[in-house]
Amino acid sequence: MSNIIKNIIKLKDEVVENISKIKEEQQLNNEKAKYLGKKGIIAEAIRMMDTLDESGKKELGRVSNETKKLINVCLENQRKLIENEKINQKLLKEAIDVTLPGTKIKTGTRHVLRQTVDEIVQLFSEMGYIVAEGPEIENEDYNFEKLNLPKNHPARDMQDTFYITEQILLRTHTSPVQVRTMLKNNGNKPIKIVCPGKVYRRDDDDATHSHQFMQLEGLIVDKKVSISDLKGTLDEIARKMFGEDKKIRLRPSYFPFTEPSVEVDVTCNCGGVGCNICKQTGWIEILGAGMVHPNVLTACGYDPEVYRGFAFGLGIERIAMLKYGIDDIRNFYINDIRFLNQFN
Ligand code: FA5
Repeated sequence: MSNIIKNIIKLKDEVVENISKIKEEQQLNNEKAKYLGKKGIIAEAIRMMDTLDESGKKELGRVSNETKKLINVCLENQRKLIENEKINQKLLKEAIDVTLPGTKIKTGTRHVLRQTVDEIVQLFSEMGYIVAEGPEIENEDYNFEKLNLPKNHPARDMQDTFYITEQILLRTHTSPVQVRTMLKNNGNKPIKIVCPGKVYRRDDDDATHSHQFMQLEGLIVDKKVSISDLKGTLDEIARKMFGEDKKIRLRPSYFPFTEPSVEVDVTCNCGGVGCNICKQTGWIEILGAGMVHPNVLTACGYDPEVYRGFAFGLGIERIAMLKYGIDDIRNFYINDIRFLNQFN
């Protein structure tokens, strides 16, 4: 048997071991080129075929083909082994220990003002009120004129206004929702609504005043509504909100859109002795209210000879301050997480 053929047979024994030791894909490619490439060992042997007799040529062809097949199988198997090893290493590295405690996800909480609004709305819902809404950017007609506050009326100064144009403004109170609701009801349906929302005034910020704050408007319009209904409603709400500990008082007041008008005060958290928050009076004003003025009913399409109504506007921040013993309204707006977390 010629040496060329012997060498190829020897190669068969050698490649199995050689290839099984390879750990890198690149090395496999090199090895493939070494045996099977154009200038590889087998090609080299084939090129020397002419030096063999007929039976030698046949034998060389057979042995070369067998060897080529064997090399390909070995390369393929080793390639798979390397790949599997890579995957196993990756899995080991990225393994997740499901018994480890998870990362705690910090959850937010409803803002204390939102909680207060929700609680008050719930109280009114139980009394049959439904929630109405209106825009914060309002027109002057609904914010003032239809509420019996014509231009140049001195009472407009009671609510210093952020104007956007001469007619468009940031609503100074939630009372324009009264107007919107009455106009929508075409002057012939009873109304029983509450409307919570933000309002804006050019007030100087201090412990009890903010240039942006929240109100909750209430409005009842029906054929038989009296001031005793208003008083009964306010007493009931104050009792439910503050319990029996706090005292409330109704003071005669003035609003152009109600007649008569009252303001309601609640005893301050100082217990009535006087402090900076209540400006030494012992009382904190929480709302304005009154019987809907006949001019307002008329402007909004209701006949004041047939319909009567009462309305009120609560200051949400003041109520939250009293409820939770907060001594400065600005705490609601500075977003100090330590303050907010207390209401989680
Ligand atoms: C009004 O806004 C009337 N629209 C309320 C009303 C409605 C009266 C319906 C009659 C009928 P007043 O300006 O007083 O009223 O505000 C009502 C409440 O909002 C006050 O009692 C107070 O609790 C709160 N409030 C007023 N100004 C501020 C302010 N700058 N910061 C925080 N709360 C305020």
